[in-house]
Amino acid sequence: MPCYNEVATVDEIVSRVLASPFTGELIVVDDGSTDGTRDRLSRYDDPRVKVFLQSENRGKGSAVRRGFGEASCEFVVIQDADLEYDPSDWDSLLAPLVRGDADVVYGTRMQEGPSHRVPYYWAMIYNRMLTRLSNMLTGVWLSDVATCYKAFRLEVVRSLDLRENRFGIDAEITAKVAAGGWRIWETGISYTSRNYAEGKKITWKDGIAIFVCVFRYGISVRVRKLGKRA
Ligand SMILES: Nc1nc2c(ncn2[C@@H]2O[C@H](COP(=O)(O)OP(=O)(O)OP(=O)(O)O)[C@@H](O)[C@H]2O)c(=O)[nH]1
Ligand SMILES: [Mg+2]
Repeated sequence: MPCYNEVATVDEIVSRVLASPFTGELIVVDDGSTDGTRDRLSRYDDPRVKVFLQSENRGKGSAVRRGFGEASCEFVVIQDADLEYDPSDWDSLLAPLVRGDADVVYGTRMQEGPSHRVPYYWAMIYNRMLTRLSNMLTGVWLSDVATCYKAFRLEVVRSLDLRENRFGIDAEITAKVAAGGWRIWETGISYTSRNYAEGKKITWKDGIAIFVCVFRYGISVRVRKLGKRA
């Protein structure tokens, strides 16, 4: 669980995660929070909760990489510390891994259930554009590259060798999973989007940085595939 200035939601999301029958351990990486989140994190006494504090804010990718390095359970799920993604979806998210059919499962916001909170138009359009570009370059047909809900077998997590510190981590993970030839599944998840007044932090600058990463990591997959064929 990458966590940065989420004092309004961290207690609730931690209790939802701990209530899940799938939770063997919860690794929270606090990414230099200054809003009181750290104080909340120091209060949890469930032995499954392991908290790691980064001395300064480095970005979601940096927190995810640290969490991956600490993970020890058979399956690993990225869980944001806001309430946009709900652990009650883990049942369907983990099912292809548990069955042994998948190495990686993406929870897609493009195949939702009968009702959902309406997100920002441009955020979703931009996500679709990034996803399409990523698909063209990596050669795998995903519907939601930027989803937080990505579940992995531990072996996959350990193989990825990730470098990105910020939101480009989603593009990097996708390109490296595609390059690794891992079996990828998608499953529909719920998505309760938040707005800027409720703490939404991602900005158009992040959008541009993500675009650069989709392009950069996607191109490297394409070049590698062409090299193998030559
Ligand atoms: N924005 C941001 N989030 C971070 C950072 N480091 C860790 N995180 C955590 O990464 C997760 C994703 O961040 P969010 O700001 O929710 O990003 P998002 O879901 O793509 O976008 P919004 O929720 O719409 O802002 C959250 O759990 C954050 O607390 C950081 O430097 N910036
Ligand atoms: Mg969020």
